[in-house]
Amino acid sequence: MTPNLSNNFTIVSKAWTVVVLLCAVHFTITLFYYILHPEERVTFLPNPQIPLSRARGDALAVIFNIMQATVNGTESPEIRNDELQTCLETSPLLVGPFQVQFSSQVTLEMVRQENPELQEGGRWKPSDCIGLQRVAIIIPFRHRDEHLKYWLFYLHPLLQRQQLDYGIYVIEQDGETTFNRAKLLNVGFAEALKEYDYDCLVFSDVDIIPMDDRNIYKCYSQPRHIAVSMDKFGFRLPYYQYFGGVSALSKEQYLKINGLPNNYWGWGGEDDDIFNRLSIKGLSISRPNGVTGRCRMIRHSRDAHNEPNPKRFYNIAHTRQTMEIDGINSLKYQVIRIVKDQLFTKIVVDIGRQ
Ligand SMILES: [Mn+2]
Repeated sequence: MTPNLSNNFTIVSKAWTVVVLLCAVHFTITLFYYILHPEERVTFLPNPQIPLSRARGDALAVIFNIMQATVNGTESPEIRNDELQTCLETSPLLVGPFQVQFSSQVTLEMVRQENPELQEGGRWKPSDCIGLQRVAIIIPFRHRDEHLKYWLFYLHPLLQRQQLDYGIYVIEQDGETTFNRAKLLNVGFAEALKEYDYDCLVFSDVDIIPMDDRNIYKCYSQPRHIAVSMDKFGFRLPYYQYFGGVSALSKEQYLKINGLPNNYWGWGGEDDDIFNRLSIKGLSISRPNGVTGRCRMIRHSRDAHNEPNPKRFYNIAHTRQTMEIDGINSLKYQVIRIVKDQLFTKIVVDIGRQ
């Protein structure tokens, strides 16, 4: 029994050695081939705009990255700047639907720590590819710090997963005169474009959070309505012409309609005026489907100095007569101060009064 066992062991051991040697030879030949034939190397690799270690997250990918960097003569496995390509049409980082809730405690400091890549002023762009669009997100604001925290908490990571080259602009109405949402949005347009060559403007209320990151905060060939399926409306459009909450216009679309109205003081109507402007200029509205377009609105009571605007019905009925003389071409305001936070650019502005 003993000699047989020992014989068997020797045979297994020898076979094992042969297998290991074959593996080593195969690996060495592959490695030499890899180094000597750079022109064919690319065929082994997935899309170069995503670093392999990020895309695959496994040890083999990391080794490949280091090998590639060694061969290229660079120290870092990251792709160099001059090799950047436009990001994929559909970001590989999207997760689809996610939970949104407003019961847990969120602080600005927490959000800052969770978004260390942000540049001053709430600016960010992908490091491994060129963002599909340069998007300025404009938030009309007054006394809503509690809502802004949640907005930043959910939106910064979402916008990064969407691989957008973006900046956040919080436009705060100074003083306690009647609120004017659309005029603040016009100010956001003017101020954001002074800073950077944005090609898309997303106008967002501070209390609306999307529940699915496939609802992309970018511009389309037609004006885009983003907040199409809100919990407060039972996850459906309240009416077909509704363009409120969150919407996106390219710079060209915005200028084609002379921007937004400046004469809607108080709550309501300005979004319908914007819809009228778009349809007068022959533009239509693009929307995500009702599932992708789900959004949650933070429940709140009506703000002081934002009573329903009694003139809104009259104004909406006269968009055609007013839009050429009231808009970005008639905008007047005074910047009081600009605050650069890691999470946003806040612009406090005097927009006058009714
Ligand atoms: Mn609201």
